Amino acid sequence: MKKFVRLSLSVLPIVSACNWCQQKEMKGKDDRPNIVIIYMDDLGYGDISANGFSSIKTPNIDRLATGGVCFENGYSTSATCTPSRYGLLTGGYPWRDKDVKILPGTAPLLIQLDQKTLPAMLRKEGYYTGIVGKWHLGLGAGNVNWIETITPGPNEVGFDYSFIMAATQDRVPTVFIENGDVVGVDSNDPIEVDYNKNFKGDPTGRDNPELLKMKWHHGHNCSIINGISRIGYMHGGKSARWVDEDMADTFLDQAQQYVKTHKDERFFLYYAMQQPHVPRTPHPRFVGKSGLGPRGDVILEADWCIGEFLKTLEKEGLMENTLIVFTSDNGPVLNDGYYDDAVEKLGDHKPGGPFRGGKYSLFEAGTHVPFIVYWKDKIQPVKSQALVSQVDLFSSLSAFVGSDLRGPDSQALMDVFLGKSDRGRASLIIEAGGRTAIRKGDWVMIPPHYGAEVNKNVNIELGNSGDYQLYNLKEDIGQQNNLADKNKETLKDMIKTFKNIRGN
Ligand code: NG6
Ligand code: CA
Repeated sequence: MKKFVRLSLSVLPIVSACNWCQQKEMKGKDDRPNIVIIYMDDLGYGDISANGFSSIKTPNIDRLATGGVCFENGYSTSATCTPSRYGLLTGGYPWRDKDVKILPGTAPLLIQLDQKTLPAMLRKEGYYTGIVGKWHLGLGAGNVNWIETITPGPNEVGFDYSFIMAATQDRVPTVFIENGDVVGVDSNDPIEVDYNKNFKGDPTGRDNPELLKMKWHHGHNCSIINGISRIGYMHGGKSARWVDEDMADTFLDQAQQYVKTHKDERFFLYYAMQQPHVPRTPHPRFVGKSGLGPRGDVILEADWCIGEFLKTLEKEGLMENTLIVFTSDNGPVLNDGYYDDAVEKLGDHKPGGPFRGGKYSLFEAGTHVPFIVYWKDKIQPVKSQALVSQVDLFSSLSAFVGSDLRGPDSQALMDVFLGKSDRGRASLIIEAGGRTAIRKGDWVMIPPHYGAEVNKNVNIELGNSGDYQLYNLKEDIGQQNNLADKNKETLKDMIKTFKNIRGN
């Protein structure tokens, strides 16, 4: 009896201490907010009015910018889409794998099933995870049958729910896919997709310009769907084809439904919007509203969608409990393959802000993008100078939610993302079309890259030169003065760091 009493007395404090630990941990975990990443497609640093270079107003995005941490040195991992999204979701630099490049709509899934991903990490930590919008990371294992459930895809690499377009708005197949199933497809009218040859008798942008409502400028001359010719050929699936002008409303509706359905769980939503990528097809409500042509109109449309999405969070009482990241996959382009007045009606608007280059470029405008973190009442609004990359979201969010997973190139910088610290990365690698450069501190070094200096189709400087280029962004934000000859020591140091990170 005596023995028993002694035992229970000594065990009791341990048991209650454990309970306390557990409760404390649980409480900490219960405090974790929902996480939403709003990811734009080809939106430039200057395209949001909060950054000060825009002649159009984006009040809803600005609300996030002025109420959160607005980064002045925030980067995507690449100047094009697939690699950027790969970097965001895996926490690894895309240039480490030569297969990570702009994909056709028939490409197999690019992310390996055993690879760590941001959504899988969050799912493991108890989040319900979803994607609504553009995927562009491949689907299936080759030869997809579009009337059967397509697998593997987003649902196999960490997303509990997916409502996506396979690739881009300008690529076939032009259908939405929900959890692997093409929405509205009729098995009597199967979908065929081919990126090399046309289906006999089908009209194309090349041969039937009279059928087009938007003319192609370069590329984009294959199958005509909804009066717009695309990259690639598609036959059948008539009942499943999207109407481009309704796409923004469709994705918004899905994003809102997702939030409403999962409001009682802790959720992650990757809301990957399609604007302002080509073809720019504003809903009639927005046509002509920006004065800048369709590119400006779809930016207004996107801003409106974000406003409506925020209203849903408010109505559901989730605003204070939701951390929102807003950013873009790569920098801006005006003419990306269709005649849509983006060049002609640009006026004073500066899509790339103060930066040189644009989409596809190693110059700053390619990857130096809008980057905002917002969490109502939890963040002291600030303009941050810290150097951050989208690749860092993996490890930062992982540490934040209590996971010890880390992405291969991803730094845990949550204090920086929450505006509590301005000690960002020391350096990062910039990538454009497989070519790389480095930013370290205020300096950017672009090693020699041969090839065209300007992509004449899109009229963008690519950053190529046979010589080393060295710029000091603090003094020369527009990268006009190559200091490589004058600053041999800095150049040497930059080359050394570049080689250390790249491994060659
Ligand atoms: C390019 C397309 C461009 C765009 C881009 C992908 C041509 C000539 N150009 O190959 O229009 O679709 O791929 O953009 O076809 S991204 O934002 O998804 O990377
Ligand atoms: Ca893009």
